[in-house]
Amino acid sequence: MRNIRHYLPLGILLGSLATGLGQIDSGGGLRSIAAASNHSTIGAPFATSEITSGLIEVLYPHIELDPSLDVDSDGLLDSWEMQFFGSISAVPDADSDGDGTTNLMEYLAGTNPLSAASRFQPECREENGKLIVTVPTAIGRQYKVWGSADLQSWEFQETLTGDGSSIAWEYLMSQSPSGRYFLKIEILLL
Ligand SMILES: [Ca+2]
Ligand SMILES: [Ca+2]
Repeated sequence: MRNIRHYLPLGILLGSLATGLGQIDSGGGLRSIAAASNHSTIGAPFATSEITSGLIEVLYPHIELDPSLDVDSDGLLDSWEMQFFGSISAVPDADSDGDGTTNLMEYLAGTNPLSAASRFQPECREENGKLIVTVPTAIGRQYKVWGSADLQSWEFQETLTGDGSSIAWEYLMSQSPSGRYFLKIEILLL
C-alpha cells in the first residue's frame, strides 16, 4: 500500500503560494468582480508517495469584453448569459449550481454554470514515478501549465489546447530532485 503522507496545512501552503506567484498572479483566493484579474481558486489536492506535494492552483484570467457584447458590464458575455440563464441577469459571483465555482469562473473556464457536475477541477495522481495531471478542457480555451518544486520559482511547462475532452499531462518526478512538485494551471480564452 502506498504511503501517502498528509498534506501541508492549507493556510501554510496558501501563504507559500502567495509569495511565488508574482508574474502571473498576485495572490490567492476568490475576489469580487471588481478585482477579477486575480480570480483564482484551488483545484484538487494531491500527494506523492515520496513526500507531500501540493495543490493545483487554477488561475482565471481577467478579460475585457467588448461593451457591446456585455451591455450590463458584469464581465459575463451576454450571449453566454442568454444561453444558460435565458436573460442577462446572471450574477457573476453567484454559484447558481452550488458546485463551489462562481458563474464568472464557469464562464471563464467554459463549464456549465447550471450543472454541479461541470466545473473546472483538474486532478493529479502519481503513477510509476510520474505525476499524471488530468485537465478537463473546453473548446475555445487554452491551459498553460506551470510547475514548481519549491513554490518560489515557477517554470512554464506546456500549453494545452482545449477540445472538450480531458487531456492528460505527465511530469516525471525524477525531474524534481526534492520530490516535491506543485502545479498551477492558467486558463486562457481564445
Ligand atoms: Ca453580461
Ligand atoms: Ca457548474
